Amino acid sequence: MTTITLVRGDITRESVDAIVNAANSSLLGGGGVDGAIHRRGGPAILDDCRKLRASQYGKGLPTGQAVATTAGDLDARWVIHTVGPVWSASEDRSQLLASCYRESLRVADELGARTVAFPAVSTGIYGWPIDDGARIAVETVRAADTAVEEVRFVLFDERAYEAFAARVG
Ligand code: AR6
Repeated sequence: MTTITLVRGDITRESVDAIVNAANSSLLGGGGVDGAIHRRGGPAILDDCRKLRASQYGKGLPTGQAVATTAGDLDARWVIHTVGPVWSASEDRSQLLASCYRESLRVADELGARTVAFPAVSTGIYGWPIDDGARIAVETVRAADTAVEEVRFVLFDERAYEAFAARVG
């Protein structure tokens, strides 16, 4: 059984085995949580990302997939980078968002990570409505077949925290 916990705060301050990053397919950094992780984690994360691009992801990491790097100076062993879908009102991309959580947990299992911190993927710059983003996150983690013992959702603001709290109960 995976325990779900909720924390309000900055994910770069968490102490866990793996921190999930809401990245973009370039893997070369950006704003939001991605920017914060690279800033606090230092250049070792970007070095690993560049190597992954050179070796496997020359065309970028596809939406819905996940890949791990060092966590650099963060208080974690790994950062798992996943690429969420951009919200679309005309197309249902919820399977891609669910895939981000599932694939991140699959990578965590491969690494042997037991505690994993997630941000609310796609709900910032990518525009996904927070209530629906929280629903997909919690349902997908609950349904996942994983050895991860704790999934910690780290929510940056009160609105996001409330949306997850309403789902977790
Ligand atoms: N800790 C926890 N959550 C955070 C933090 C933080 N330090 N900073 C922001 N959030 P976003 P996306 C929340 O925009 O929507 C980047 O440029 C934020 O409030 O970080 O998946 C990437 O490179 C929101 O609830 O990611 C991509 O280009 C959630 O994290 C693009 O943004 C996700 O917001 C990805 O957009």
